[in-house]
Amino acid sequence: MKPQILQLNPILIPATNEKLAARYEVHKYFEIQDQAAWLREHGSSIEAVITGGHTGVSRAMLEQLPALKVVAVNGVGTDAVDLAYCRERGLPVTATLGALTEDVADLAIGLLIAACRNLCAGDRFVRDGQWELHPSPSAIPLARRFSGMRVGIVGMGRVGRAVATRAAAFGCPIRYTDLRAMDDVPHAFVADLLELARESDALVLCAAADKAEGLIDAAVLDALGPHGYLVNVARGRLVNETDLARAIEAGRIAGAGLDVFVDEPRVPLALRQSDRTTLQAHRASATWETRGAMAQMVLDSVAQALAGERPAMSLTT
Ligand code: 8YV
Repeated sequence: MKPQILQLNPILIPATNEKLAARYEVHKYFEIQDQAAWLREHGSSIEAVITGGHTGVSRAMLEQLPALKVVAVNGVGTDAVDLAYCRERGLPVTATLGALTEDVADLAIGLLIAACRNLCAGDRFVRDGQWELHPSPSAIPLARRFSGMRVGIVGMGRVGRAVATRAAAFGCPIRYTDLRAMDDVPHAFVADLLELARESDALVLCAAADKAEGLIDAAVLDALGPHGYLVNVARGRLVNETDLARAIEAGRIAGAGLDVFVDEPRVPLALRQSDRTTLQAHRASATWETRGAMAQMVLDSVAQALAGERPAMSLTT
């Protein structure tokens, strides 16, 4: 009999789904009607969980999976998995380390340029026929230059560094904050987030969300100020979304480019209605190239764990 696998999120790479189906009995949790009953009945036979970074897996579910040999996260964020519990249990939790760095950084820069150059509002203006109705160049307010902007990076991990490389190519002076200064990073470290916000034209959030809930609040947004932009490609809950919505509505910051939100797929109305925001539906890693590489890492991690090996991408064992 094939090993039983529980898949919590769809994988969008057909070849991976074919390989999974050929090797394992794959149970698609997201298609199961009575999930609680299903878990009670089948939980004891599940040997691997595949999940998304944002979805993770609850401790309550893990406790119902006694035969589990691996949690393979199809993503880089593991904040939605109780790593301490998995460590105690000797359970490998794997992530797709390094696979999505470039795409997430690309989207961060894309969102920042889109926000400061009003790309989406401009697109709507042309698309809606407004240009013909208002042909004067004064119908559209002037935008803000991206090249040379002072960029503050919050979280100088793989993604933060890739954002820095890209921003540096646009002539942007870069500063960053993290839990500590890093010897191998050529940019100025600023320990205090408020100070970083005051010294930046744009703050780009690339930090893990584990211990940083609500890190970006009204005080940080006010320090960023009415000419400042916020970009978030990390996790929604790094930001106090109520504070952000108020700052956007009142023009206390110039704009925001957001790929992630506190309660996805729900996005506060104030953020959806504003011309100051450029929004994406958690798409930073959603290219064929990256999702293909991520899916391969997931396949490898599951295969290694079920073969009794320590998965190369394990963060907990
Ligand atoms: C992925 C993410 O889109 O890597 C992460 O932590 O949140 C995302 O980039 C998601 O995990 C896909 O399942």
